[in-house]
Amino acid sequence: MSFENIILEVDAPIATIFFNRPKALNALNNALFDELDIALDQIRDNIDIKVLILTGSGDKAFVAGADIAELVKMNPLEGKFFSRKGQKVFSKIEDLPIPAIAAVNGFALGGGLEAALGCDFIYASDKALFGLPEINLGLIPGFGGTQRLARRIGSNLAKEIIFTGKNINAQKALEYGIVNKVCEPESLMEDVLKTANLIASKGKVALRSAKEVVQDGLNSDLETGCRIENNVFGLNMASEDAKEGTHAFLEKRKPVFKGKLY
Ligand code: CO8
Repeated sequence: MSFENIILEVDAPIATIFFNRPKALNALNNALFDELDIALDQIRDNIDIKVLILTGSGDKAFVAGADIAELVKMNPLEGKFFSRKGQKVFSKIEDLPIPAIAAVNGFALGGGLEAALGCDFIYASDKALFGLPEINLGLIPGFGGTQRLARRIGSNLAKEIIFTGKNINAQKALEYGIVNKVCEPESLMEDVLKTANLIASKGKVALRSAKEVVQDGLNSDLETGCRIENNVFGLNMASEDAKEGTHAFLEKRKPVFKGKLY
């Protein structure tokens, strides 16, 4: 299927999704969410893909938020539906069995920051700008931002960002722990790809297990999380990759992971 509001590039083991409405700074509308939902299903079902990268088309924006022109026409129930739709799609990113990296190349405001927070971690261009400016529109974040930002950087910093509606630059976002790395704009994708390729060089079974355990553990208390880790650890040991990795170490050679899932 061809998309109009996003671009999906698959170059296994890496897939890249570009938000692609550059004239509206890649703002998120209903049609874009429908396409993103389908693209994420395709990525989840393709076992050759080991890492997803999310970025914005053009050099100005990752995503400048929900499409305000579309939002303004919605009645409260339509707004509730739209908010839930965005929440579900961003949860789908978070729930992918593979790591997802956001490459934030410009504005990541409102729904844009919420999209990036659905990813496992964020690299940003030093030109990137982050914020949840919904309060300036008389709104609140509605695509999971109130929950994910507080969980990622703590409620004190998240509340300041949400209550003031002020944007923060990439350096501040690094200091706050929103982003893992700040890059030169020209080298952002190169840096993200370097990390994506390093991740993709690891065994598929262990990679998926690690993603699942960290994610499920974050949604649980510590003891439950440790038990999840314990069970998945045992299961992971049954994989061919685990045998290969441990034997390769003892035989002083590089492992050759086949990534057999079943
Ligand atoms: N929605 C729709 N169009 C947008 C958006 C947006 N969020 N952001 C930018 N655009 C459009 C502009 O209207 C403009 O279009 P045109 O050329 O036709 O006039 C074009 O993109 C370029 O934008 P600007 O001329 O404004 O570019 P600047 O460089 O001057 O400014 C900014 C860039 C600072 C990013 C500015 O565009 C801006 O402030 N945008 C809005 C940012 C914002 O408030 N985002 C939050 C939106 S609300 C949200 O995300 C809620 C999520 C939860 C919703 C829950 C569902 C109900």
